[in-house]
Amino acid sequence: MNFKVIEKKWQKLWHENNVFKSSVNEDMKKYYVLEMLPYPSGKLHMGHIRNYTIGDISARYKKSQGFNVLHPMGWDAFGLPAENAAIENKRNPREWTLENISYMRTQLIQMGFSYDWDREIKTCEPDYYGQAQKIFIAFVKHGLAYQKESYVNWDPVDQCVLANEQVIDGKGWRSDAPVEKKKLRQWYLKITAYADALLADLSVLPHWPEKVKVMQKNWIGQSYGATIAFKVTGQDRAIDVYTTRPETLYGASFVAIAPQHPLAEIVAADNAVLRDFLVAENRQSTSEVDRERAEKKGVNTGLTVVHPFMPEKTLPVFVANFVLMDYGTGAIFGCPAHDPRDFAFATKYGLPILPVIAPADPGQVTLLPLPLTQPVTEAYVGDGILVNSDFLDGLSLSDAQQKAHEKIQELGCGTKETQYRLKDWGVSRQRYWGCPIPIVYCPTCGTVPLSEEMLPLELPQDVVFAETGGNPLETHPTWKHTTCPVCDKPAVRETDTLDTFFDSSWYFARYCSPQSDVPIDQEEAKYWLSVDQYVGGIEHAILHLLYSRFFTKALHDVGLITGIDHNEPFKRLLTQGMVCHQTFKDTAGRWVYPDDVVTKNGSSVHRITGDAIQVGRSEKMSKSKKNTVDPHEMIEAYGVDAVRLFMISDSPPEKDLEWSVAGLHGVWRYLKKLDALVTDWEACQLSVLPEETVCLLAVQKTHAQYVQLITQTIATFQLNRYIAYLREFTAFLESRTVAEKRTPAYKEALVDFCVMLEPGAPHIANELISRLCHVKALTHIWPVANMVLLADQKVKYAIQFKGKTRGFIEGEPDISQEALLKLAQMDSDLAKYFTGTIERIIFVKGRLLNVLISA
Ligand code: ANZ
Ligand code: ZN
Repeated sequence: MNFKVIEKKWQKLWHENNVFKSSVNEDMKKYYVLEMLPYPSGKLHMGHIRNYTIGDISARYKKSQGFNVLHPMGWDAFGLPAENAAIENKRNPREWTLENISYMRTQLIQMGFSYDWDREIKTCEPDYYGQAQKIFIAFVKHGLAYQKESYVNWDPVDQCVLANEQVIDGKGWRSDAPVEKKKLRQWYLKITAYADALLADLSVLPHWPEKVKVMQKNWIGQSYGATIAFKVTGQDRAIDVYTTRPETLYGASFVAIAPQHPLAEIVAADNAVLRDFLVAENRQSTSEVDRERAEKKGVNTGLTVVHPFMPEKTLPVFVANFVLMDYGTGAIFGCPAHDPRDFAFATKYGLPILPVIAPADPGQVTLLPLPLTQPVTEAYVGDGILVNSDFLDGLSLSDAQQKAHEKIQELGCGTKETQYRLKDWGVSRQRYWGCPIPIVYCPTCGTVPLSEEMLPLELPQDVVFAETGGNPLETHPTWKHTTCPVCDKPAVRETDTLDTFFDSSWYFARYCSPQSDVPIDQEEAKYWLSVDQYVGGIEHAILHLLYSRFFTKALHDVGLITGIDHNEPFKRLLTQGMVCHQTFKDTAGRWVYPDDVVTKNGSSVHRITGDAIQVGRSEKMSKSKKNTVDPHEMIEAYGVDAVRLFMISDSPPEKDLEWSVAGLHGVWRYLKKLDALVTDWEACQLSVLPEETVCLLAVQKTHAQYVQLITQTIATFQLNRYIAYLREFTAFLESRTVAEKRTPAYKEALVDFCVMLEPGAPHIANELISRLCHVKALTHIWPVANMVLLADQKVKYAIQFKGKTRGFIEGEPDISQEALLKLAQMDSDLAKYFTGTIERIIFVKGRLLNVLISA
């Protein structure tokens, strides 16, 4: 059997007969299977292959179960790499992208994936992004998209905005100049308005991995606290601080504000030290992680504030680098005894450290260690009871917190508040290759959204890229300059484009009606949504999956989508593991391709230079570590079906998979065996052996048993076990006698086997079915296990003596302990073990009988 020939043959038949085309059919139950859409980077990698194989198995399985399956594919086609290719290779970003798409589409078709290609979308084409622009305008009109000033990474040499990934050690990736922070007016989406719903609705997603839900929960980061006003001494102003720990107020020894806090600028006007500090701070990366790692530093403003609970006490006010402007109020009170960051800060600047929580077990009466004489060496963050805290003394943390909140209310110096770590989503990108923001700025009318007839607002094709990577829309001779849609006077366009995550936040809905002249056709969406099974990488656990959930809720609220359960986009989610491979380095520490490593006298050496090679641990396949394997070469050598099956054979889909050529070779040999199995069956039909009577029950029962096992495992995505059972079933079918192989029962078993193989290895399976049945059926009906045969199935019980298995007894699945013991005692092989009095019997229904005998 030539796998290349049969792959071509079946792919052609599927295509010519529109086998995977889908349309609404109210009489059929729908099933929407979706894999995360790829970025058209150039060619498919093994990670794609695994992701799409898992999705395809689900789609094919559901189809054979009679579902109306929607299984689409498209391209997340905007983004930075196309622009980089434009700068480096003088390529047009659109041409570069479309070329990649067309190559990768061919590869997907070659893999035999069952996509409905009529629904293909490319996010970089006007028929898609024009609809995205409509959504953006709807959001603007409903107050879900708005503008505010915020900081971006600014490259002072290249005069352009940098993405966080383009800031390397605080410097611009191309210019190597220290990056500055610059305030720009940017567009934001009000995801925070949905913080509550996004958190609460995690509970209606029982089929999402727990870890993804935990990550989203932490990302949303709900916390309960208070905003408290600290009056500035001698001034008519107050600093609002946000705290989750009002019970520690008596331990406060300073107040700190963020470098971007408005008050910092005011003070800096006549404070040179602070001015220098703010300039230096503005050079730091805007990434939260980087700031968390940085040394805690600050400058005393000279201002003091009054302690809200102790009017006679004042606290100094600092500007500190660890206070973030975009969380809470951008100001804190520092409690060094109980917060590690405050502790580091207080130690550095010689500020008092006042313990107010004494470690104590709940319920245990502790004498208050007053005054605390021991020097404090680190912040105590554990549980305890309040000390040194006036009316809070002796209370537990939660009681004290309650009381502190009450006191704040009573004094009128603050309010109780729920805060979220989640921030509004900044969607402006100072880049060319993205969806143009359909907004015009008019000196008279202000910010004007384009009207629907003016959409799509297309990206100009005739752009010139500067070496620096700046946005060519800014320098385009005509595009930016336009007229106002309202007053017709000269105006300018927004030259920022949308974050590509905007594109991928609603694509699953667009697949329902990819050609519609509205973003989402309501009727189609009502039938197809939500997505029944979503498959993709865990790296999208937060951003993409949270944004898509937000969009579904927001699209509902602006009237663009209706009738979806809980307004949740994805009912079930599977996050597949990564494909990993060993890594190799030469003596100089450079990564080496696996192909260049050979074994000589038991040790690894370089194929060409003969130098010693250090074998490293297995890691996720990546170009930088040179441990990738090109799917194309593997398909050429072993065929599509072997690669597909290998992607799921060795470990459960949600776990990492260790790449091994030996493993792939094993699958390939197995597929050859299947060919031989059917060839053998064909030969048996022609053989002229005298008819002998055969007992069909064994074949029929085993057949029923495997239908049940294979169905259970594929339905629950235990795909490695699905393959394992297929292999067991194969071994059983191989081992039948010629007489058995000539029976209709055997043929039925063999056909059902092939049907169940089909989702995993569709080309071979279809070829074998057509040889067995002499018809070219393009779809198949998933077998149903014969429950009658399964009901009276005998179970093989292990008979153990003191835990050692000494033999087996066949019995009914519901046999009693007594009956089984009797059978064991009558068994001639087992009789010799019953040598004393039975002390105890352990009986596990359906599995074993363990007899404990005293000598
Ligand atoms: C006093 C205090 C005492 C605090 C204590 C903590 C421990 P979560 O729980 O993550 O919401 N905080 C508030 N706003 C901040 C900002 N803009 N930048 C940096 N830190 C900020 O964190 C809330 C706590 O983080 C708040 O409670 C505040 O410090 C700090 F023993 O107030 B706490
Ligand atoms: Zn105007």
